[in-house]
Amino acid sequence: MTSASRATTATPVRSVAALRSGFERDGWVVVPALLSADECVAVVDADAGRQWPVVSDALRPWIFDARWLATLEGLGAGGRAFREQLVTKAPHAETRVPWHQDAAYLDAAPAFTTIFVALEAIDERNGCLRMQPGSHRRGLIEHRPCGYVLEAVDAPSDEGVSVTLAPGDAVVFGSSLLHQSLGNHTATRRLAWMLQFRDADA
Ligand SMILES: O=C(O)CCC(=O)C(=O)O
Repeated sequence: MTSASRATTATPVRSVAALRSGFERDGWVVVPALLSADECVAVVDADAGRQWPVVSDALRPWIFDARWLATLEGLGAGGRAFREQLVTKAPHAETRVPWHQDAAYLDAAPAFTTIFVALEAIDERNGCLRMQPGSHRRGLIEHRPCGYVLEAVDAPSDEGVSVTLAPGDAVVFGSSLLHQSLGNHTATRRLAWMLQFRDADA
């Protein structure tokens, strides 16, 4: 990322060391209030009418927001942005994403880090992420096709830890962490923004 980042009024991270040790131990960490509720609305507005793969002028400043880099630096993760996407689950949709490691999609690629920002409240009712703590230490495991996506062959029997997020909260996780999400059992959509980063020299 460049220094062309927008000015922000970021909520100060209370204990970077605590966030980093949680990230290293579990493979993910929740960073509260990375965006304000108003900023979440602004991101959704900026994304509206987007013509893939073109990034609109409205969205670009958000993609290069200084808070992503500051967060990644605090966690000891690389900050070269390479992909971002708003991800939604429609109301009453059984859009289950099976247990997987993101690294399985990019064989032999260097490890990367995802910042998953809730643009609306996300919990078990509307299909939050579920994580397997410590699974990032297993290395890349075998996956098989499951419809259009990949599923870990040795899928955990444990249901994992549900990550509940308020609008603007983010969960940051590495590409080797086993995670899944279940359906949206509410009458409203579930919306998040995923931004992905590598080491600067990767
Ligand atoms: O949006 C979701 O619920 C899951 C996204 C995910 O796990 C992924 O893209 O790797």
